[in-house]
Amino acid sequence: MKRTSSGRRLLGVGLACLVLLAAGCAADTPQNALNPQGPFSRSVHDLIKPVFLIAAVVFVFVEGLIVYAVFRFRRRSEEDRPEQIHGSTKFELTWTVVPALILVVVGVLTVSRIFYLDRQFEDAMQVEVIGHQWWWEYNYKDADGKTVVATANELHIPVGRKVQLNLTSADVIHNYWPPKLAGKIYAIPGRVNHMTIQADKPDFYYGQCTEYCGISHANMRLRVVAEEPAQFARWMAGHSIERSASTYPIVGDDAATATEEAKGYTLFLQKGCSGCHAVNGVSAGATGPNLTYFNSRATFAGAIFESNDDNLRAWLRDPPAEKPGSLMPKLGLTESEIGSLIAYLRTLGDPALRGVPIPSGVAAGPPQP
Ligand code: HEC
Ligand SMILES: [Cu+2]
Repeated sequence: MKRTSSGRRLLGVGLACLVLLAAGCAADTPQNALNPQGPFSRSVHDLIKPVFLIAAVVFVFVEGLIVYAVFRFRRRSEEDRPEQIHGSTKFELTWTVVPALILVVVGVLTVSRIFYLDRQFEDAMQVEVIGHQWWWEYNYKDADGKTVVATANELHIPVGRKVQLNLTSADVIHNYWPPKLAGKIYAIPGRVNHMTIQADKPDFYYGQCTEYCGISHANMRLRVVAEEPAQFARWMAGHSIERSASTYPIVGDDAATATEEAKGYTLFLQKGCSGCHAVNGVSAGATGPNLTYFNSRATFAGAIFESNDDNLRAWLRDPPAEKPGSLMPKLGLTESEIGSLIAYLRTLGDPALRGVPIPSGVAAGPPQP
């Protein structure tokens, strides 16, 4: 009886260990901090190695002493009593001084790396990042600090160039983490934190908010699109804040003959969309993402949905059903209104600017669910 129960326990522990071990076997995953793809994430990774090594040595040493003590000094009979001693100055000094020295080494390595990562570079491109429940706003700045491109959720950057993110929040505390490109940094209301990122090669890099920020925290992802400089320049030019989106005649009694785009445009102005969303030259709403170049983005709503008509239709039908807690309310639109709105949204931006053609030999990013 006793034998089976301890055998089972051993089996349980063995299986648990196996699961833990197997969890480490995933081939490269999209948010793998141990696969840095830029100088700043590499710098963090370079710190992980010595600190992990030191921790591993300490672990093996301490566990080794415990196992040794368990066997060497186990109680051998009822009468067995440990030798009564009153401390050992030699041992106590050792186990105070040695850990202190180890911590000093780890501390020096860590603090110097923090200072390195905190530097601000004159030549870095400047992007303001504002966390919102539950999406990211990006404003690209020129040398005078004026916004030249305003977009959301998908951050485009040129490869090989330093990009300084100046992060803040419009509501609660968020945390920005694109693991292959950089460490984490807080986005805090009323405060601006800095982080520099840089990508080695064109690719999609994934990340997410890593500070619990409400019900859809897990749906607050982000996507960095690193492109060759020429392609990035095309993207910038195609997102100018100066250019106004097309407008259409307002549809009234002529609904039977009006185009879908014109009907969608009219609904956009009449159903409250324009009060929450900016479209350059059309509206200035600031509660939700700027939609001027909506169709240039491959994903929407915190980069969790691929921007196809099915997903967009479901979104416009009932946003909180698609993304719990969504601050875009259900607006009670009819199916034909939704169709017209989608036709209008598709006129905003250029799908050719959605992302990098992946160079041969480089694995494509995984599809977003
Ligand atoms: C009360 C404000 C509000 C109204 C009204 C509103 N929206 Fe939104 N909308 C939002 C917010 C907030 C988000 C971001 C939701 C998220 O990602 O969590 C959003 C997201 C979106 C997105 C996804 C944008 C992206 O790139 O992620 C689209 C498209 C959109 N809204 C279209 C519309 C249309 C069309 C209407 C009118 C029928 C509308 N919205 C009305 C607040 C609003
Ligand atoms: Cu968040």
